[in-house]
Amino acid sequence: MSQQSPGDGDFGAGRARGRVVVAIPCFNEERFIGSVVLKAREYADQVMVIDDGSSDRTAWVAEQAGATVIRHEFNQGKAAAVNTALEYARNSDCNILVLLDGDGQHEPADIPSLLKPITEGEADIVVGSRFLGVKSHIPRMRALGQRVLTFATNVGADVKLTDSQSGFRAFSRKTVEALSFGQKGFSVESEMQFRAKESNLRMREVPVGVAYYGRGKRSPVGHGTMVLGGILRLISGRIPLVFFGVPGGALLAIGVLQGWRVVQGYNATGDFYMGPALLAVLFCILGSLSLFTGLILHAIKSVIK
Ligand SMILES: Nc1nc2c(ncn2[C@@H]2O[C@H](COP(=O)(O)OP(=O)(O)O)[C@@H](O)[C@H]2O)c(=O)[nH]1
Ligand SMILES: [Mg+2]
Repeated sequence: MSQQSPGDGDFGAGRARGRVVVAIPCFNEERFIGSVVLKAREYADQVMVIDDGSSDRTAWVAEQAGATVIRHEFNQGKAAAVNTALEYARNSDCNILVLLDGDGQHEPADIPSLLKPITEGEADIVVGSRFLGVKSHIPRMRALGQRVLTFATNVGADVKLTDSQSGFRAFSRKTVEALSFGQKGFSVESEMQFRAKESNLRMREVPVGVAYYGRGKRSPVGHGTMVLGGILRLISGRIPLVFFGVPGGALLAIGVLQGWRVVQGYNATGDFYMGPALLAVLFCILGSLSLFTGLILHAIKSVIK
C-alpha cells in the first residue's frame, strides 16, 4: 500500500485534493465489510462505516479493518446513514466525501475516477454509473428495475442520468455543505438528482463496474416498489400540476363524456342505465379532486418559491 500523508493524497486521480473521506452505509454486512474497508483505505485518508443498527458483527469487523465506525442504535434506513456521513464530513476538514456500498458490489479501485471531475473543478456530485459505456453483468430483472427507476427519476428531475440509483458517489465540499436528506429509506439517490439544480450543484457520471454475488438480501420487487414510491412523492412535489392535474383532467373528461352518452341514450330510448351513470359520476368526482389537488399544490408552490 502506498503511504499517503493525510490531506495531500494523490490516490491516482492526478492531483492533490485535500482530505478524502470514504463513508460506507451498512446494514448487516459482516461478510464483506472487512475487505471493502481494507481496499477503500488505499484510496482515502479516512474510511468511515456507518453501521445502521446491524445485528451482526459489521461494526467490529469494520473497526478491525481500520475504519472509523459510527453506530446508529437502531436501523433508520440508508438516508439517515447518508445524513450521518454528511454531518461528519461537514464538521471535519473533509474536502471530498465518497459514498460506497458495503456489500462488495463496488470496486474501490474506481474511486480515483470518481474524484477526478471534482478535483478538476468540473463537478460537485459524481455518480458511478453502471450503464455508462460499460457492459455490467447485472441480473436481468434488477437491470430492468434500475432502468425503470432511472426513467422515473429523469422525468421529474432537471438533471438526467444513466444510473440514478447507484450508491457509488463522490461529493465536493460544496455539496457536503449544501445537502442533507429528509426522505427515509432508499430514495436518497433520486433525491440528490432532484435537488442538485436548486442547490446549484453540477452532476457528472463516470463509468464504474459492479459485481453481483449470489442473491441480494432484499427482494428487487419489494425494494424497487418502495424506491418508486419515494420517486413519485418527489415528482408530485416538483411538478404537481403535471402529476395530479393531467390525470385529473383526463378522468374528468372521460367522466363528462360518459355522462353525455348516458344522457343521449336516455333521450333516444327513454332507458336510464344506472351503472354507466354512476361510473360517470365517479370519474367526474375523482377527476375533479385530482385536478384541484394539482392546482392547489401548484399555487402553494408558486407562493413559497
Ligand atoms: N444505513 C443503512 N444502510 C443500508 C440499509 N440497508 C442496506 N444498506 C446498505 O446500503 C448499501 C446498498 O444496499 P444493498 O442491499 O446492497 O442495495 P442494492 O445493491 O441496491 O440492492 C449496502 O452497503 C447496505 O449495507 C439500511 O437499512 N440502512
Ligand atoms: Mg448491493
